[in-house]
Amino acid sequence: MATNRTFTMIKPDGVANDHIGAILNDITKGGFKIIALKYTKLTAENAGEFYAVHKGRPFYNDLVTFMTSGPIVAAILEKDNAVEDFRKLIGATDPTKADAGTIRNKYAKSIEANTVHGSDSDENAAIEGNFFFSQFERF
Ligand code: DGI
Repeated sequence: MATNRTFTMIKPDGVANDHIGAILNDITKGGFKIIALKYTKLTAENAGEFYAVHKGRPFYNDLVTFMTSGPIVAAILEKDNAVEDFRKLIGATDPTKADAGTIRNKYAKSIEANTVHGSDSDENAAIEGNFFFSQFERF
């Protein structure tokens, strides 16, 4: 059964291009409640662990370098059917394939600098939320 929480990051390009406010606005207008929020910067170790599933893929090293290139915003979001609905709100991984009006369609410049992360399963949403936030930082 789908749970009602997902995890997101506004990636370094989204922060560097001053889209934090617009993206948080899209998220809340999309019906998601912000449960936890943090402005931080990943270390190579953090980013490598977060994307460990892609270790060995040709883009892995560049992805880790990109994800550590500047600050990010991490958040836990709440809504019915959160994981699936949030993936719809952000659009396809490759922004050239993302539907019009989705966050990646509006703000992303490339498949690597694709502006936002969204968990791909309920299990990963819980793992990723716990990776960034302690029990005292989410409500
Ligand atoms: O869940 P997504 O972020 O939509 O996509 P994913 O879990 O398959 O990949 C994680 C990130 O890795 C993605 O947001 C951007 C990067 N990535 C995925 N596929 C490619 C890629 N980067 C490059 N350069 N090329 C790829 O084919």
